[in-house]
Amino acid sequence: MAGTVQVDAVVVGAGMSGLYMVKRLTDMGLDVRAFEVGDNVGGTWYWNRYPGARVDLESFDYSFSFDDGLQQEWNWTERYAAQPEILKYLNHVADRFDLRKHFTFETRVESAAFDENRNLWIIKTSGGETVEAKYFISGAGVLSTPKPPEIEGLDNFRGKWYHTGRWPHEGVDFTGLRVAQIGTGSSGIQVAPVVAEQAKHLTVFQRTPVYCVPTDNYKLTEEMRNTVKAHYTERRETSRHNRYGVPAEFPTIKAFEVSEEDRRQKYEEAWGEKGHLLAFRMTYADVLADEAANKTVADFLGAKIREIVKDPVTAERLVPKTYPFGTKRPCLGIRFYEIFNEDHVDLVSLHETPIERITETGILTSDGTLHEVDVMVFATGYDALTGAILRMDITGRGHRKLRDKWKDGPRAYLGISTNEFPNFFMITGPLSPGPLNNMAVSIEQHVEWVSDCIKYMEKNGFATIEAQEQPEQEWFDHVQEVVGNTLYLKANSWYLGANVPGKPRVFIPYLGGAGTYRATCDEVAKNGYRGFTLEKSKVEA
Ligand code: NA7
Repeated sequence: MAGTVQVDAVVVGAGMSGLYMVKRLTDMGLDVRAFEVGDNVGGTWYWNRYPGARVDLESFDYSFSFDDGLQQEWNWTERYAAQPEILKYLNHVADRFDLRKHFTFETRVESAAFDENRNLWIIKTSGGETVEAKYFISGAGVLSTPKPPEIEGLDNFRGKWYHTGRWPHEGVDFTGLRVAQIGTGSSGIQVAPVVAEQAKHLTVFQRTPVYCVPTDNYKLTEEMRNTVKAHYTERRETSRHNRYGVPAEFPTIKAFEVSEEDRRQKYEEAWGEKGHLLAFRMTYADVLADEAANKTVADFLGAKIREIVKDPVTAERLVPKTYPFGTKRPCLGIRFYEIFNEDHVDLVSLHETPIERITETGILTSDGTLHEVDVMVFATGYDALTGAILRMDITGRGHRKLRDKWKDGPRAYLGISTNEFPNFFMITGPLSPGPLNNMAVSIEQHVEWVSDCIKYMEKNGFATIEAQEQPEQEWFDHVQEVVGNTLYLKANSWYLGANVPGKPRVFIPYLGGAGTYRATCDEVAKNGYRGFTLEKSKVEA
């Protein structure tokens, strides 16, 4: 076909997944084209430039482990790196391994259709290009499609508004302005204190309160870095087999097997210097499985909020009461609760006074108050886990649309690949541990599994690999069974698609633990890709 380019593989996205995927495939000698909507590499860290954006796991762990030279030469400056530093790191990775040349930037993959006669994916881009490839791999990200603020009247607002996931590159100066912030998830709790520092007035509109643990961030010294670098191999290995992808042992002791005093001490440590995103989830084995155990954490955190926030009414509004701790993603913040002690910061509980609509000058709540503002910040989250994949028009065998197949929720064997869509792989796809784990570890595991699979196919002359229907259904059932043994279904979280109106309510990430999941994937591969059908070409050349 005139004007059509043929390559071995097309990769979507220039975030951590896309960068490493391209590296692995080109190292194997494959011809790869990669597409990215942004004008540069970085993925999440390219888009999420809002002030205060910061990783909530230690920088040492939220980084690639695949190349020792890379991890030895890179010097993280902060315990929890801020967005500019992570973006710089990902640019360094792109340059160090000369990956940029494989990417076409400012270009979206609009559609991908599998041609059954030729066993090829036909990929069309927003740049008008058509590319044919044997393999089609999505590294489009799990939290990369911002959820539009579905609030009536936004078009009428005369001031400017911003979404944290699409922050202007030139930044925003809030000095002297009255600001409304909607949303108090991970992004909201990070951006609010920075906006509060600049703004004349900040009103935070909170729908569901979060559990926010303070960040014990500090500058890293040469000595600290050298200590980690000297033991990086063991640190990485522990992370790979840990439940959450961090260098720690998952506890076996349950909350009520120790005294109240011991529990309290452990929680103080998790709140303090040992605090990180997963710290409280890793205090006791049953925190996310047993309501009474969970309540000990929730009570501890509630007491901390009441201690910090001076106004008792505001404090009460900030204490989560409607879901167990950890079943919505907990947050790591810097001075989040403290800002509510400042005179120019207010909290509006949308449970008490929901938003009626946005007007030309502000936000009207159900009690008749018009909160007049100059600027609005939407920290309202994402169409998580499936949004970026389904945004592409993907058509498999028999003209089957992925959007139709997933209308009642995603189905994907191991969260990697889906029946009727041969040679299509998803990096940290739905039904894999993905964002319940350290994403850097999840991404490396998937990229390595997928590239090893492709290597196996090429070596053995296979034309297609396709997840079988029954193992795919069994995997889905297993994912749901595992979550059924936890408290996770008691929250309206984005893990369940509950934040997007109309999205099917299905628990999407796999909760069985990242270490166990890795072992399952490895075992499947070792057994000749059990649960997948591999076929030699049906078409004679
Ligand atoms: P999240 O965690 O989905 O948080 C979004 C917040 O916005 C949350 O407080 C929502 O309340 C709130 N929200 C969403 N829609 C509305 C509307 N329509 N009205 C009022 N409030 C709303 O997104 P983040 O960007 O903070 O974090 C996403 C992930 O990125 C994070 O977990 C990290 O992995 C990185 P709700 O809780 O739904 O009631």
